[in-house]
Amino acid sequence: MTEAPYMGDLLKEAPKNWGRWGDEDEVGALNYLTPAEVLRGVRHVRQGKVFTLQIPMGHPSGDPVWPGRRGVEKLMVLDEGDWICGKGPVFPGGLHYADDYFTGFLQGSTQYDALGHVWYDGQIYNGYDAQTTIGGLEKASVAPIAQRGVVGRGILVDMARHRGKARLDKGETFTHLDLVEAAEAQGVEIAKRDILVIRTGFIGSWYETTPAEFYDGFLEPGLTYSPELVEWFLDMEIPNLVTDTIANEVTVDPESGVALPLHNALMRNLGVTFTEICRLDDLAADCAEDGQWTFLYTAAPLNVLRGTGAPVNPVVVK
Ligand code: UVW
Repeated sequence: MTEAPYMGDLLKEAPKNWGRWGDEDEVGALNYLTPAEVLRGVRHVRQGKVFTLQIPMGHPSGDPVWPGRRGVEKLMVLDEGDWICGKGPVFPGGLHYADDYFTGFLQGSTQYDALGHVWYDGQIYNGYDAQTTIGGLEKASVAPIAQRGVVGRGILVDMARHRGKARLDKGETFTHLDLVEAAEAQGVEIAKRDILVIRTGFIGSWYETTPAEFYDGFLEPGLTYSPELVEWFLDMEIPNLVTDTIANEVTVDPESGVALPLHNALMRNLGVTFTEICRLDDLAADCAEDGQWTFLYTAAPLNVLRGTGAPVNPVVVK
């Protein structure tokens, strides 16, 4: 096997949006989501149907996460058991209540990545020094995304359904041209500044298999890197890439052997925000039934100061 090239060499000629929205910018391509874009999204609310896209946190069979991370661990701190044992706090009037506590990776559920989440050559999005990540992201953390919010026209492209499968295979790839073709087959067109929501069926498979099988030879399906694909994202001014996989792209690019090159080519260089680990099966089934693949997409991750990412429960309205 030949050695994978260094990320910086692979992306030497790759375009960047650094400085496009000013030297202090921390939200990147979300700047494309102007008030006019919000209203374009609102015009796609036609039936009053609502879908939420977060996977459950603390599922009995565990939560699907990037290898090495853990899902949340949730503990009860106070419940009726405390009063049964005579240890519950006493309040005037006899108030009883339940409290709980959870701990886990900020990227251990459906989540927004901060734009400063990945880098190479010692620089994160917008040219900030990678040393600003030390001890917490001083620049391009998830907080500015949380404080801004994400609202626009979303479009679902169901790659699994397009390929006649319940879910794409491990390591199965597709390109921007495949997305355009799949959208066309759905009877819709991906428009400039659309929030791109792609279904592979992969996260749904977590709930139908064992963790051992899910992680065996871990290689998610997804978009694969090419200079043409990056140009397409740039030209289409895509603000946000949303998928039902853990990392939004094929885990290792089959051509170069590089792991997660789109994280750098799209997120670090173009400022495209990534929303990962979404639950898209119900939304996709509904879109296939009523033929409406476009909608208002709204989301705001938790406002975690200096966070590398944060959980989110995006809401889609059709
Ligand atoms: C990594 O970048 C490793 O993971 P993700 O973007 O999926 O959180």
